[in-house]
Amino acid sequence: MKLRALLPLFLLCCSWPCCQVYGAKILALLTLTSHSHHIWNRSLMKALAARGHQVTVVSPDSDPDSGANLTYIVLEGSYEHIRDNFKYETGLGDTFFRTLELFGEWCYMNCEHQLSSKGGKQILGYPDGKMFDLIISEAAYTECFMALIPKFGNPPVVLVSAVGIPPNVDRMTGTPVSPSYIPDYRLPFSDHMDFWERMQNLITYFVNEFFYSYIYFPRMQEIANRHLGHEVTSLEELRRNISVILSSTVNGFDTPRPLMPNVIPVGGMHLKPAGPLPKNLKTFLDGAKNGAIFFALGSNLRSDQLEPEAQKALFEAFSELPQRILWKFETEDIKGKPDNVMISKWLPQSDVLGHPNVKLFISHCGWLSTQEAIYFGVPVVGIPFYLDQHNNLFRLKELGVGEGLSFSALTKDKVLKAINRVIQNTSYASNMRRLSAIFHDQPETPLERAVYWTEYVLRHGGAPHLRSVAVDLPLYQYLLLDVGLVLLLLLGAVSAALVLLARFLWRVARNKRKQKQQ
Ligand SMILES: *[C@@H]1O[C@H](CO)[C@@H](O)[C@H](O)[C@H]1NC(C)=O
Ligand SMILES: *[C@@H]1O[C@H](CO)[C@@H](O)[C@H](O)[C@H]1NC(C)=O
Ligand SMILES: *[C@@H]1O[C@H](CO)[C@@H](O)[C@H](O)[C@H]1NC(C)=O
Ligand SMILES: *[C@H]1O[C@H](CO)[C@@H](O)[C@H](O)[C@H]1NC(C)=O
Repeated sequence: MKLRALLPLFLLCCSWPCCQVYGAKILALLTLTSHSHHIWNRSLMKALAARGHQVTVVSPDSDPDSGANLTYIVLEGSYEHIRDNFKYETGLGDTFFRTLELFGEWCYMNCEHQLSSKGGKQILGYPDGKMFDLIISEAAYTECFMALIPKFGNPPVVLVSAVGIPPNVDRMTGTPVSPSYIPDYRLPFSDHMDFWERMQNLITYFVNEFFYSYIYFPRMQEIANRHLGHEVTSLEELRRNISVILSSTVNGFDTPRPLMPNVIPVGGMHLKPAGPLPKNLKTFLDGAKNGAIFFALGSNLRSDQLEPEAQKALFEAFSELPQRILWKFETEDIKGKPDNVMISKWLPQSDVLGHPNVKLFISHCGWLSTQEAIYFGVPVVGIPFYLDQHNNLFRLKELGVGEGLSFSALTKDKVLKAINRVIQNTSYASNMRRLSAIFHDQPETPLERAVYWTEYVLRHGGAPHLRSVAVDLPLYQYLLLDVGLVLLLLLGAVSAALVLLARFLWRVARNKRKQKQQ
């Protein structure tokens, strides 16, 4: 049965008078300076507006066709500020802790800029009080904006996380984190870890906890306090009081793990069937008799920042391929481009991947691109750069739907070998088709699920009944360290008593024997 067939049922349920929520006022703090995050969550904002809610989005992006019910407050200059002050490439190859610190710098820089931007001042200048029925906020990396929750009278909060469930996000819902089988999302480990991998994973977990608790959140708190001009409620406390997290996890790709009932997997929420392509792209792809390859390195990294040797190696490799290659490249004038390569600054990634002639996706393996590859069932050759990209590639390889290349060692031969392998060996394509079928087999689309749970929170004025007590327990209680300690002491005491008793009995017996001998 087509999934769509269930939609009327879903809509019927939600238009039931008891549970319909009319025209709620929603504030969305989607301030992460990353285009791809916005692609992801824009779909939810649009869907909520279409259901008649009044949505105000605070964001570094504006939506040119936002339409009725959707207002954008733009945090202007966010991208420019990051671009001029932060080099993405600097974090490559550093130690884990240094990478964390650098990432922290990125977040503080983003917050400082956005809170003092015109858009930031506008939202800070709103009168205090209950202006919104619901706040939607990024789950991580822009926590300074969560300081606005008490300003607006503590309405229920729905978080959106475009990068799965980062470790420090687990804690907000009390979701079990077990480093024995859940690898950190930045480590290229599978869920089957050997001893040293488990050790590395555990240490990474602790380093991460230390960093967030003692360095990151105090700094975020300080930034929030300074910009709001008073001591705001502790960010950690606000984070512990959220209602629901919409997390972009994908069954079949993400390894199975327990989730609390208020963590809703909505991975692929932004995906929809491919739309029509612009004429020139359509002609190019339609004419690809031997298939086409789509090459895009995401929105944060630019292809034209690749080393000249790497560019040369790619061009040389492409010129020997029978396929046509469509490359998202930010500079239009470019030397040495083979005839079978078409270059464009901007490409509708989803619509291109949905074209039946596209046989391969060369990607940086960002999470959204990975989801798109799965949705359209296109196998991948990955060139990861940082953060979760290595792990995504690792998982794609593990599932037999992709191969990898190291961006610092791109040679013509390596590129050709990887591409030919994935295209010529049909196991990659058939594994990817299977993964895609698993993704599509859901009772409702991820977007419908996201809308449902957002309105669920509105209907019930929050979701405290889904909130686990694990969130409030201090760590020693959560891990039962106190009980364990007492049991251990008890065990020790009993053992000591038994030893003393045995010694006493032995001595008595020995004395008796001595008396007999005398
Ligand atoms: C805006 O909301 C109203 C109800 O408040 C609804 O009737 C209308 O369809 C919505 N408009 C759009 C463009 O979604
Ligand atoms: C927690 O959130 C609820 C709404 O979901 C709100 O009523 C309550 O005041 C919040 N508590 C704190 C301590 O922020
Ligand atoms: C295709 O790839 C799979 C997985 O990498 C491998 O097991 C298989 O032997 C390959 N088949 C051929 C014909 O190379
Ligand atoms: C996330 O969504 C929109 C889209 O641009 C985006 O522009 C905004 O930037 C972020 N937030 C959301 C919703 O969409």
